[in-house]
Amino acid sequence: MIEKNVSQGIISTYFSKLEKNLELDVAIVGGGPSGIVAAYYLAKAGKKVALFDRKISPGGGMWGGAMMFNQIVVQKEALDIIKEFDINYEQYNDDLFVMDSVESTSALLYKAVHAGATVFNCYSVEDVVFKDDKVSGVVVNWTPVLREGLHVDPLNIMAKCVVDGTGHDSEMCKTVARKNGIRLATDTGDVIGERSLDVVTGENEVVNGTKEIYPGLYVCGMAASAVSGTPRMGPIFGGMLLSGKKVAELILERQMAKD
Ligand code: 48F
Repeated sequence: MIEKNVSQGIISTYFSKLEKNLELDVAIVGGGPSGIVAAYYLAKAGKKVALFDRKISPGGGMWGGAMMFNQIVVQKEALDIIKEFDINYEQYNDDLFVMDSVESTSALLYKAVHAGATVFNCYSVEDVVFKDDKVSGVVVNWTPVLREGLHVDPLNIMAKCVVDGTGHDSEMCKTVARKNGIRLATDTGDVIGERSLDVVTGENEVVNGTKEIYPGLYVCGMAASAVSGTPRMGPIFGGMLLSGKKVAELILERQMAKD
């Protein structure tokens, strides 16, 4: 009966997908532009990578452009990434290029999944697995469970490393510092909090701040700015794309050295 087969097809393939992703090379928390770009480059390099986003539509702050004017701006340093994702662009001046934010966000997501990354939407990462003084996985629950405040335990997913791509809130870094009495690799040992807007410094520093912030925990995108206390940059997205690519490269170097 087709009615039963439709349900069975969804359930059996979904749970097989979940089971295959219980032990990962990389768990990415947050599907904003930086996290998605990281997922793409890691998957393309053959890593087993899953990305978790609490919303039904990953993409973070990229869909809305600026003030819901659905265009985004990228500086020329990041144009190669735009080309890699086959996104159409218009040259605005010598340094800046403009794209449709909906095309851009959907292209990032499509290419990441097509390259082999698995996206779990409606998953909130509420904690990490912290073993032998190292971040070793993520603790996930359904977003609706958390929103309703239901007393339901989460599931654990192991990973060789975890990427905090949660944006302005830098939730994973905050959680790891608060719960485990450790110092992050920042000036204060804690999440410093982002500074007010400065495009040039913000764009440079988001890439500089992309790093392993604690053993097993990497940070990219706005979360990297927030953790290290550097300025926000507003609706220019080159830094986010470059940060996602850089975190993937750092992880690949590290994992290749260990393998
Ligand atoms: O904030 P966000 O878009 O991340 P980003 O890659 O990009 C920032 C820009 O969009 C923009 C900017 C540009 O220049 O300043 O703000 O740093 O996306 C973060 C994603 O993380 C998800 C959230 O739903 C969003 O899609 N997220 C946040 N916390 C969690 C989470 C969590 N605990 N579990 C799962 N997903």
